[in-house]
Amino acid sequence: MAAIEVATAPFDDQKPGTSGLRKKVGVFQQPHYVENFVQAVFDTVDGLAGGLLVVGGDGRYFNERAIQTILKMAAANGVARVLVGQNGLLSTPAASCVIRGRGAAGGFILSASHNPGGPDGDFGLKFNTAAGGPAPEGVTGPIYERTRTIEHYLTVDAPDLDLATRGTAELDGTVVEVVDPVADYGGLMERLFDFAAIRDLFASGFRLRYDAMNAVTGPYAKAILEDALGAPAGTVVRAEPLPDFGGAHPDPNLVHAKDLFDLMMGPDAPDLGAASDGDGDRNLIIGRGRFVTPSDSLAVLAANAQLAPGYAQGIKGVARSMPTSRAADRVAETLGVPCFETPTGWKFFGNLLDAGMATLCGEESAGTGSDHVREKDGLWAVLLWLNVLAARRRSVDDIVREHWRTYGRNYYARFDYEEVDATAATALMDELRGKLEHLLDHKAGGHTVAYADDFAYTDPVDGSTAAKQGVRILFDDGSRVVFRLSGTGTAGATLRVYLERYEPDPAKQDAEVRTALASVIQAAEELAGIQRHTGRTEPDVVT
Ligand code: VG1
Ligand code: CO
Repeated sequence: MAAIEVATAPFDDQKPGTSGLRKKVGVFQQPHYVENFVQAVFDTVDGLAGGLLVVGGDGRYFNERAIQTILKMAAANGVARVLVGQNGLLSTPAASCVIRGRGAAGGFILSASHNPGGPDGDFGLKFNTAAGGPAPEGVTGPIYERTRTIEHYLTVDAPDLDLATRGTAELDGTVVEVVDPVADYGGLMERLFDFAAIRDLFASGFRLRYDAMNAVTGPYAKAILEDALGAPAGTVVRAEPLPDFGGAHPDPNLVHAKDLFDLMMGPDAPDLGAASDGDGDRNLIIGRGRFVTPSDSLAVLAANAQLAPGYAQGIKGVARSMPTSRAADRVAETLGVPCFETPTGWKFFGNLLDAGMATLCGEESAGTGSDHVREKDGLWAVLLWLNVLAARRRSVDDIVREHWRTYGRNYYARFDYEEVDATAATALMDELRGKLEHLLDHKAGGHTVAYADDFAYTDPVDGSTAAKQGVRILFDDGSRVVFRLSGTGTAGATLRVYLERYEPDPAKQDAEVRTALASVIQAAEELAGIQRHTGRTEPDVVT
């Protein structure tokens, strides 16, 4: 068997977005599409030839097909050894854990995260570097450039490998090892958290409902929560990863995890409800009668992290994406540690974590994580909450309200306008950008603009920059509205409007969120003309 060179021609749409390449399955099924991207990675990333590569995905439709392609190309490109999760599975945080823990030169993660799967759904492919995180712009830039000039790729003519059985096989001199997708990750969780205390919590009758949404975290949650921590059988629901997620949308938000939300608001609510997304990096946390916004969750976890053994020494800093509410900033201030504000997307946290400048990170989009891996981590967030609850023995609602009394409450919501006409969405953003400098002292929704810009970021570690990361408008009362276009959508454009209002007075912290935000919502409409540009009067999804 020897490597064969296959002639190909460039596609013009292989620019990695917020989380790698994310497209409809049909796009990836085009002949040479996956191959071109993968070869571009082999051509531009050092250390893969002769090194260790990790491959795994969330099990969605086309997962195994793409993995077989990658394995053959890895062999043809001289990779020494490939670790692949059994049945092609690796959650995104587990892939990061394996890349770091085993000293890999990098890894391919196959997922479109929380987007629907199946033949008509979405697929995704991204490359993570040796640090375990999504490749930064300095790596994705050359990959993309390579896809624009590619003329051939390398593969081997070999039968597909058996991914269902653990063990080692050889492919043209490359060793391919099919590994337990949970083992390395489970071990890491056991080192970070007080498993004995959490076991006691479950033994005391504490009830959890964990919704794996027919996606990748099922096997992880069953092994860790039920087998290792003693949560009753049946705690994990929709636990089997299915190629089409059972027709469901594996996005753990209040729309797609409505059953869980309704349960948690009802009379039979367990103590904690949690869910994760397609690839296991997002988390939803709901206490009995209390939904915890991801921004609040980050703040509460930052304030309580030292209760878990892995963070007992305290945290070095917090980082949040720009649109995430500023609740965590107040905790960082109290702890006397820095709080960094980064552009949307986990890749921007990597340098801060590597440099030991931040320990916890979070995004408003249900992403929370720490320096234990270089991806956000859904099950990790659930375990940290469990550790906090085991140590404090108080309800989620109690803990959150006490947090607000101490730090104030950041009322927060994100409005998503999906599948908006791309031209209209761009026009809205361009118009806003065009008038930023004239907005100072301008009144909208009864608020006065105190500051407005198009967020630009300079990485404090390597000095790299990212411009045009979203329009943020701050009002003189501490309220804020942020506008940006999604980088992960696969149909039309998605406009995201992030709304925030700070309420320090404990007597005023119990309002309904939309009521509390009414004037900020009004300000957003006045400033951006959402209806005028998009024709929409209501967002499609509110989170
Ligand atoms: C969205 C979220 C962002 C997140 C990204 C990837 O991006 O807003 O916070 O990092 O998805 O999440 P956008 O560009 O559509 O707003 V996931 O769970 O891919 O991995
Ligand atoms: Co995800």
